[in-house]
Amino acid sequence: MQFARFAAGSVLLALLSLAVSSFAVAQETQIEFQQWLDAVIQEARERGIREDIIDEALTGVTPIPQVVSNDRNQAEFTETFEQYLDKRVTQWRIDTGRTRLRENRELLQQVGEHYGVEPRFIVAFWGIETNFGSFTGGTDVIRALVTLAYDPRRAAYFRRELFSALDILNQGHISHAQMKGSWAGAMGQSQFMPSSFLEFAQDFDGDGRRDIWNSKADVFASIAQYLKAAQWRNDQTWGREVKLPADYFQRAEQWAQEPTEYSCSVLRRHTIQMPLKDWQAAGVRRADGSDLPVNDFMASIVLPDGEGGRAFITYDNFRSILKYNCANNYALAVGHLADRFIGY
Ligand SMILES: [Ca+2]
Repeated sequence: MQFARFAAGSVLLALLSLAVSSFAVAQETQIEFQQWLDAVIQEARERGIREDIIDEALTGVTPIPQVVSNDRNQAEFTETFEQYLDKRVTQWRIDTGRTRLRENRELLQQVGEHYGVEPRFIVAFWGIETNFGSFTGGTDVIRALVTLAYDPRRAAYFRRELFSALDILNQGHISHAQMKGSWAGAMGQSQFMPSSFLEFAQDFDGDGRRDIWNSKADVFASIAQYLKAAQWRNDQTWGREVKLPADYFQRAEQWAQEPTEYSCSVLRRHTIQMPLKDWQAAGVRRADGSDLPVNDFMASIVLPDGEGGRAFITYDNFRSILKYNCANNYALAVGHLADRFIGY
């Protein structure tokens, strides 16, 4: 009895000291965060962010633990291309996209002509990024960026994005309460990071605000401007599925890329770019066996699932899609969805 009471007492003491020390750690972390935030606030003032914006967006803000764990646990990419495509280019997305193209025909035509981007591609991005604006993410973008800028993993990048987000608030495009996005800071119906917003977002409805959250005109125009800035060519599509000649893999060496610096690393998995007529001469054909189109486009071939899988010939526009998101599967999904809208 005596012993038990003694033991219980020391367990209690041990627990108490553990609680005190973890409280101390928590307190220290909180002080560190507060000092970091004070420095951010100071820099925001120096950059000319208004006091009312600082008060509303930064004062008292706390990190979101879930954002850090999401960032740490991004799944290794294990899906095959075919699995990826099945998930993104669904019948629902095809049907809904066709409906949205019809409903917004006039606006999309205006935007498409103004920026030189076919509407079906604008709607394909819109569909894949946010299910046509219906799923844009409900995270407070400033809070998400504060979290990722404080976390050491990619602090410098997210700190720049945080100041870009504050600039957007400062310019009055959206209120802090409405500035929602994904946990990683991609915003609105086009899922632009704040720096992309500052560079590419458009005010197509002319109300003085670039509103990629609520204005379809601004959303469509912003996607189109992003592609235009990425050298989109309105006289060509993204590419197509092809049939390779029987000796393709014996000759593949000659079409392999020299290792160089790529703007998007997945271009390493493409062949060199050659004129379409050279691919035709090499025996590459459309998937149905007919000749390749007669155009002077440069094209590279990619097999997203490797030798046993399907092969695609891709044009310069494919590289523009990769600038939106540097992943071959993503770009192929956008291209396929845009094709399905018009019945390919
Ligand atoms: Ca606007």
